[in-house]
Amino acid sequence: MLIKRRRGWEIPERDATPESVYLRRRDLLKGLSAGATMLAGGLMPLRSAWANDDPTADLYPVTRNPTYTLDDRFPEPTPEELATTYNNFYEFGSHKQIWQAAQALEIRPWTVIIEGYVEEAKTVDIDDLIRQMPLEERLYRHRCVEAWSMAVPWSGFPMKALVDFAKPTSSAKYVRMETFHDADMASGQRQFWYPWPYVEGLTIEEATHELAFIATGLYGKPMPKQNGAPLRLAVPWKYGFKSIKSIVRFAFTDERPISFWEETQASEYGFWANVNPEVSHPRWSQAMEKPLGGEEKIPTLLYNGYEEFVADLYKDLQDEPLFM
Ligand SMILES: Nc1nc2c(c(=O)[nH]1)N[C@H]1C(S)=C(S)[C@@H](COP(=O)(O)O)O[C@H]1N2
Ligand SMILES: [Mo]
Repeated sequence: MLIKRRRGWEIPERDATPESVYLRRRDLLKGLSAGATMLAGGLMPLRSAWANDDPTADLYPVTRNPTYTLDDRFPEPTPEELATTYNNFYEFGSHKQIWQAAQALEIRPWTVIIEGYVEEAKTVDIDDLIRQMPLEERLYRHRCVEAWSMAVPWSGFPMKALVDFAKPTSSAKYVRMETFHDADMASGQRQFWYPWPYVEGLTIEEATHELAFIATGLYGKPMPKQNGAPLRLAVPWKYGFKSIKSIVRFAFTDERPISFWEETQASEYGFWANVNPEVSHPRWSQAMEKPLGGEEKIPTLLYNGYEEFVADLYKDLQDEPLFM
């Protein structure tokens, strides 16, 4: 008997349902949860709904920066349907199918706090912030520590622009970033054994490196909630957990931040978390990865293929555990 094994990233409904029906069913679910809005709004594909109710929707799409390209291993971007329905966002559940639960995320009003070693601490409204940043699109690879990967067009701005806006003083050595904390909105945050809120950090050198990107959109539209609206980090040479979602706070510090995963399991997840196929996770190999939607595993590359860009950042740090 032929048994079709379902791979982790295959969405069962998609196997069985034509896309138009599938999209309408998703609208229906969304309409039901939002009340009686369907009567007024009719059936609109959910993908456009994400874009339409975002106050920055008029900004997208933005011009692609041609510097960042994909490679022969998987030359095409991941299909949007996969990248927006297979996610890690523990605030909404510790599994991959959180995209519906994440629609509970309220993304307005949204303020971003900038504090610590900066000339002047400030609180900025997300729309004011996004509208004054130099927006561009970048095709980036993304390698999750769990050995799946994707390649997506993020929209956003270089993190350096945010650091310049923050005006750190010379005491600032690290940037500590924090996700929202609201267990009423995000049911995953009721899992008290995790150290909420989600925290991540970079050195100032990493944060101002040209590859460090603050993403505000995806596939030419405002960021879907499940992918970390309204702004998230994208540091493609590091394991995916460094790319913190739905950020509310940037603190400039002189102390290395302890991240969510380091706090949870320091023997498995560290501060640097640079991708390296030769350094195994304690429980699995990192030599290969499975692109979302792909049939075959492909070899993982050092620094996720961004070695030429970032190797210099680490030349004087060879004693550090750079790859966990
Ligand atoms: N706040 C927050 N940020 C997060 C996570 C999370 O659970 N919470 N998961 C991380 C992990 S492990 C990965 S692989 C990426 C996944 O991003 P994606 O869902 O857009 O693919 O987000 C990262 N950022
Ligand atoms: Mo991940």
